[in-house]
Amino acid sequence: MPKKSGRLSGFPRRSFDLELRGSILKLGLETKIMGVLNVTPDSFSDGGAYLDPGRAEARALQMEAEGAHLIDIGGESTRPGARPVAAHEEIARVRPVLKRLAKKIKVPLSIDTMRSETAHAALSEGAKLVNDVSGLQFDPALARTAARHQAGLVLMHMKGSPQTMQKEPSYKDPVREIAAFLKKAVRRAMDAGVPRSALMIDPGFGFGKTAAHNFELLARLGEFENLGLPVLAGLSRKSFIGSVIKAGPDGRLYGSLAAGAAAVMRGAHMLRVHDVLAHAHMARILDRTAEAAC
Ligand code: HH2
Repeated sequence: MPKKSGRLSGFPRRSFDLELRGSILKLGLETKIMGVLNVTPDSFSDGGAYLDPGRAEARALQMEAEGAHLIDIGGESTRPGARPVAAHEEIARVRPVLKRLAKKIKVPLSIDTMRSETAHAALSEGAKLVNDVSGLQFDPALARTAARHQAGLVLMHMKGSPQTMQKEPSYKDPVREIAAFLKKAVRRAMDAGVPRSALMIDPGFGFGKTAAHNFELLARLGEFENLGLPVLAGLSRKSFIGSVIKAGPDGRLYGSLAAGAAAVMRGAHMLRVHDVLAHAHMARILDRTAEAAC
């Protein structure tokens, strides 16, 4: 439940205790950094780099050392037009990495999947959070799987599927429509037995949105506070940043930092990022500034 006393002056961010399988992740005072680990051949910015489980393990440990509070492991790219993979293929990619990390890493592991089978496999290897980019649209059984394991659950907005989402997406009011979608997803998750204290919401930057929609979402991110849940933002290296900077994914770090800072200053509790050290430094300075403003 939100605590009134945790409100920060200068930064409109409430405090939450996020429940992750019996442990608590405190959200609000410190911006949390979720490091991205894509165990895929085709992710938009780091595809193929961590398919080898040894390399994936080393990368996760490096991100932990750089200040990541969680590591989000994905076995399927969700970039526009990506080829969907079968659950067995997705599991075969992520399971060896989860097994290697189980005893070595201290920060919680999250599984980035839309499939209950993959979520179950990952949670059985010790993952604590399920990150569903489909907001329970793809596999309705996913919420029950998260509930059974008492796992955390991220509900993200996506318009359509990765195959269709960038085909002329349109909204009358993106923030209102996305908030309504997330509200319904929260209700579905709770009906399946996931407690509110285990949920986070994410507006889904880049998932069925034009560059203009993404900038409007970023500018109005503070409006999601009305949903009364912690907010995760995944802005890192996304193409709407490239549309301004005119650079490919590897040239979007400074743009990503600016977008991340804008999100934190509008109430984001957690940033999902590829470049952990840079974002951790940025967030520490913003958090320290917020503290001084109290
Ligand atoms: N973005 C991506 C994947 N998962 N999860 C959440 N909650 N929010 C996001 O914005 C988000 C996400 C896409 O980024 P990436 O994993 O780097 O690429 P790909 O889907 O190509 O693997």
